[in-house]
Amino acid sequence: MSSTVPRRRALVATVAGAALATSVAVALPASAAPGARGPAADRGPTTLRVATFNASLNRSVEGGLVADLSTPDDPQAQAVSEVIQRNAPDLLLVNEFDHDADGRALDLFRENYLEVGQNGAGPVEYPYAFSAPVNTGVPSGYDLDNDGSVGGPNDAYGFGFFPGQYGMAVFSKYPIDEDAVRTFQRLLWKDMPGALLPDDPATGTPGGWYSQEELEHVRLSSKSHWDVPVDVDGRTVHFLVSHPTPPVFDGPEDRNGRRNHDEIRLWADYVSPGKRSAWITDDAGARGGLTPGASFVVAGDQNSDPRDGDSLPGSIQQLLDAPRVNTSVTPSSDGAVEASLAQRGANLEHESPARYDTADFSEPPGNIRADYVLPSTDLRIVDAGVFWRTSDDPLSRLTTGTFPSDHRLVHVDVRVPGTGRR
Ligand SMILES: [Ca+2]
Ligand SMILES: [Ca+2]
Ligand SMILES: [Ca+2]
Repeated sequence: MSSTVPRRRALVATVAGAALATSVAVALPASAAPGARGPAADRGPTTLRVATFNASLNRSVEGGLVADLSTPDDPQAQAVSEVIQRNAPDLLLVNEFDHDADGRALDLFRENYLEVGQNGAGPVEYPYAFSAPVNTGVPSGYDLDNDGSVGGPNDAYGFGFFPGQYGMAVFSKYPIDEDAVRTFQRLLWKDMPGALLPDDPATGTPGGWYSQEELEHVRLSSKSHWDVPVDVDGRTVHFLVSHPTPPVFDGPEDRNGRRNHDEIRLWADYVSPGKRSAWITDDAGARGGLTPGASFVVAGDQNSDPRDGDSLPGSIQQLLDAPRVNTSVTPSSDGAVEASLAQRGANLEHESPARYDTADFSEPPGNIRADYVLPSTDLRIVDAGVFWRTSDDPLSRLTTGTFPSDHRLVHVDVRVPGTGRR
């Protein structure tokens, strides 16, 4: 078993304790889904399907998602659920899943949607789930967008209309080591060495967009960054999840582009041993990055295409070029190529291959690669894909336009060393 960060008491009030109590852990038959588990002793190394899906399960009011998930007939949640069922990941990050303090949305989504077969797709069971508070919609008390007044979504620690909006959720078929989870919600942006703090265009002051007082409060993560260790048949895999801000919706100071760059950098630093990660401090006060050699998968909507769109040049390359990140296979789809050719416009001028696109955006920027599943180099990639079907496929009803989401599910299947019997 690989080592993890030192054990500590659970820092998150809202881990899925209630969810574990109410969710029925029914064993799946080994043939139920790709990557379904059987007794490890009977198999070779475990193949783990890891997915990220920005499911757009955010709502306009606090409590809206819980209300919608309380019945089994919300059309969007049904379609999101079918997308997940058709792909049946073992380990899944859902971006844009409103967080509630009691974890009710986690339970309701499983009970009323994922565990109910949708349109002929088989149910999926996730005995383990994790969520925690995020920075979106949490009032900072400062005028962070410098519009002359305090309050509203742009002055929150992360853009949002109420705390928890656009949150995140992790679902797992494998046990989550909740005591070893590390969260980085409150990490300050100024504490990153060489942070790209925005300049003040009015005065030209480098890093002057935020006052010194504000910098004592401005957080790096627009939602949160979580290191969620998962026990995969005896081997710990760290699920490193986040959802960096879109680089747009700002001004010439480009505070969101710079923040997006540095949010991506946080995980790039985290998986780099030594000085590069020494500055990182989690919400419990523990310092440092991932234990050298530990297995990990970075996942999430990074809001950054390698070549196209509005992120700062080189932003996603910080992860793609990191020595321990495995980019031997790039997830792709034919559906994205078809969409790009049909929608034309900026898509035809993009530099990144359309087959790598994961998001169906209107212009600007057009369709881009925004969503990533990036394993460590010790996890051999055996399959990968973007769930974006061509129009001749009946399942294209789940991947056309922006319903149920403007993003597509991305999966990567990896072989987990040190599991099974040779
Ligand atoms: Ca303001
Ligand atoms: Ca910008
Ligand atoms: Ca594109």
